[in-house]
Amino acid sequence: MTTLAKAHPNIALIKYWGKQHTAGNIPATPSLSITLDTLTSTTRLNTAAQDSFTLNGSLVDDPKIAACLAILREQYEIPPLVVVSDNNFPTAAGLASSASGFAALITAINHHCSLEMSQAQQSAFAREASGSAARSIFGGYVGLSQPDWVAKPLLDAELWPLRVVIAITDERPKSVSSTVGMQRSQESSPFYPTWVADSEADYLQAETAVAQQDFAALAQLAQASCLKMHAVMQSSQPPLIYWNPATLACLERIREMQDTGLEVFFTIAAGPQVKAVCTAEFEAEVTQALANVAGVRRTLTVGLGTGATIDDT
Ligand code: 2P0
Repeated sequence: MTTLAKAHPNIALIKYWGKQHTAGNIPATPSLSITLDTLTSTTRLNTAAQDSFTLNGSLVDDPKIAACLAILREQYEIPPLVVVSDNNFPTAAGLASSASGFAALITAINHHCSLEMSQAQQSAFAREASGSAARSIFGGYVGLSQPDWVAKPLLDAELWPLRVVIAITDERPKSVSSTVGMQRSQESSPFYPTWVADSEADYLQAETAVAQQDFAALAQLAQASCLKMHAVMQSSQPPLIYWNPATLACLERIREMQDTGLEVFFTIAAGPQVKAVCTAEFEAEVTQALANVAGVRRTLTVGLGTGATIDDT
């Protein structure tokens, strides 16, 4: 019998960059994200004679996937599995394919092996595989914070249906993984201690902004968190500069739109794509403006989506 699970990537508005040096892949900073719709990781599972992983049509030998299964097997009886996962969007280009991929994988295994884990337990296992994956277990607005470092839903997508315009400036996989980049920042950025020290206050203010559906407050907090994280990245040794000229041109275009009163703000993950979050009213204008920025290859406009699900059809 095949089990099929789906999960969507998420975008952190309050950024996760850095780890505590303890077991369990515990973040050094809390994060707040929005789960997207349309962009999807679809994962099929079958029981087999030995484990194998196929990602976007190619057999892969991914130590993070193997480690994820090993951690689950410390607690649960899980047979060898054939895992086939496909993303309908560019992998490893700052669009959080590890988030949706691991959220779908854990959800699929939970169902396939009748493990009966709660969503919180699934989120904890997803976090061990990839911090951002903890958040993709849930839909809408999601927080990942102390003390338990398990994601929790903060607000349903339908209650505040913001839109996200993704300006893709480079489709190639990023050269430095988040895990390696975080370690480098922790070891070498002079700004890293301040970044971590401020992160809880930033997160709590953003939680309030989401609860109050306060666009202006969330915009200010999200842009500040993004730029602080990139300041830490850029001040690491060797520097982690994920931006290209088109990334910066998009920021300039978004600032111009803000100056004319549009409800829009930017965020950028560990990659060169710019995500412009806006109200539905301004979606068409923001999409057209970013599509016309020099160096933008294409745009994707998406809404906010659900958490990871099993597809029974
Ligand atoms: C984000 N990031 O916007 C933030 C900021 C990266 C940039 O959540 O090391 O790739 O696997 O736990 O899951 C990175 O999360 O990191 C992240 P690992 P992961 O999405």
